[in-house]
Amino acid sequence: MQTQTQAAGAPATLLVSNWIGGEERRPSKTFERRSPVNRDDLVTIAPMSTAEEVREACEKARAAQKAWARVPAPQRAQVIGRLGHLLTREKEPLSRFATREMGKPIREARGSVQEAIDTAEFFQSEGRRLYGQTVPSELPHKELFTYRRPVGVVGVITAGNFPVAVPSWKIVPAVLCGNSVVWKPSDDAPGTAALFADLWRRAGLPAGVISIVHGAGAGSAGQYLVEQMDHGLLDKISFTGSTAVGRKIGEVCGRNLKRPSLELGGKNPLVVLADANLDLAVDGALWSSFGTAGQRCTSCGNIIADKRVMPELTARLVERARKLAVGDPNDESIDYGPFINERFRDNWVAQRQVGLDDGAKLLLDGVPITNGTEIDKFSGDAARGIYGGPRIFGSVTMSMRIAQVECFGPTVNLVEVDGIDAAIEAANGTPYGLSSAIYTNDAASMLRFKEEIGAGMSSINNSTTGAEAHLPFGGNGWSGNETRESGIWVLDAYTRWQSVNVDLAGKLQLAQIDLVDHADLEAPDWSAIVDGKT
Ligand code: UN1
Repeated sequence: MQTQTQAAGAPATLLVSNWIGGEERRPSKTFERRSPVNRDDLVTIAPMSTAEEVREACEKARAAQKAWARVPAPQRAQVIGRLGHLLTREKEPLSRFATREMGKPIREARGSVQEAIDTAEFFQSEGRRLYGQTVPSELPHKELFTYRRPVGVVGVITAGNFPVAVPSWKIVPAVLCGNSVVWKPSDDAPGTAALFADLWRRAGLPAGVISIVHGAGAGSAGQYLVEQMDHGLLDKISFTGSTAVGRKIGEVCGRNLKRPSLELGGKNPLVVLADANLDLAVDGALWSSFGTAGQRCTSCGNIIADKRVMPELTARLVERARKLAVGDPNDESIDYGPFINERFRDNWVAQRQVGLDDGAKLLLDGVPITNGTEIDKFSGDAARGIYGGPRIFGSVTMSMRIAQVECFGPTVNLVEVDGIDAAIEAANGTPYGLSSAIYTNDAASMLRFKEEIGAGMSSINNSTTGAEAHLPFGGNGWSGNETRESGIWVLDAYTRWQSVNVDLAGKLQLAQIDLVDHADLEAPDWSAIVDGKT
């Protein structure tokens, strides 16, 4: 990694290389990543990998994996422990760089680096467990055991909204379990990925256990990496991103009889019942919907409220949203910062018209913030940053397109229902099933929601976002293929179970056949049936 100084006063540009088999590769072709806070700020120049480079990374990963799997798990975990220490030491500069490169508020950038630290701490100690089982045999002098074995070479493809946390959810357990990784980071955060990779190198990870291949746009490194599955060079793909891309990856893995981990989109419901604490519900709804400018897979898309509280909830939400502080994400007091890229902004711009065409009512008209259209509490550079004001749609029904399709921007829908049955039906009324939340003080309603919601994750009296790093994370339906990340549950994604029989009887024993029958139950006389006599 090198840096290049820009014009006087401007921050330096990071020049990033691919990292293949432990070597830095100078790129022949590159792409630029500019800050969404200021499009004049050239943050990173990164390689456009060739198909050959991606293939080579996978081949080198295969060789490295064999040696790495032989390192005892507690020793592999020491590398993870050192990574955790380095992340803790570099938390502030890494968070600041992530904020500059992809625009998330500094407070949240620190939180997402902390999520990676939590992950490293968890898996450092997991290296001393990785438990298998001892299982009783049905035969004497015989023992049965189970072992977790690594799957091999894992292709990892990640999104830009959590550029340290989400890669760590995949790479940390994959490496701990004895796999090697070829990682294609998001083109929205290639510099953050390179800094994260540098910490792995400094933590003492052997060459080739992680390789990084950068690229931008369709038909580039990400696609080349997925193609390696058909060439037999990958054993698994772990992907966080859109449902459309996840489906394609699932198809490629399926025809190769491999299990991918797919963490896809969400249209997450937040239910407010008539008995809810409205102060709490308003805080939770605002944060779930507009935190990170709505650019989390766990962001709230539909606020589903009982008709008894809808008028007051609406009034309070609109009032509070109007006053949100939008702007420079380096400002500690900001509510949300810019869009991560123009594509997300353009989708969100288009969503406004879709809502209006469907008959929804704009209660708060969020539009792009440019010079001259700044909202009340705006603190950014409207001419150079990619900003948008908060948008709230009212009179939304679940059949409208805006209630069904993920938007990934600062927008939320208000859906009115009558009672808990209708609330749960609406909450389950999209093809997605990632996260969900309910605000109520009634224990019976909490229980019903937990039992009947189709989402993989549910909060009671808290936000749809903010999953902790040691609980299973993942969704159902269009939100994923029901694999889970984090905690002990992710171990199943990066290991295969092996069963071992150890027979010390000194003679051939046959399972299911050489059984001693200790039963003295009186057997029924089936001879007539068996012999065919009546
Ligand atoms: C994502 O948006 O892909 O639960 C991950 C949360 C965060 C992770 C979000 N801990 O909101």
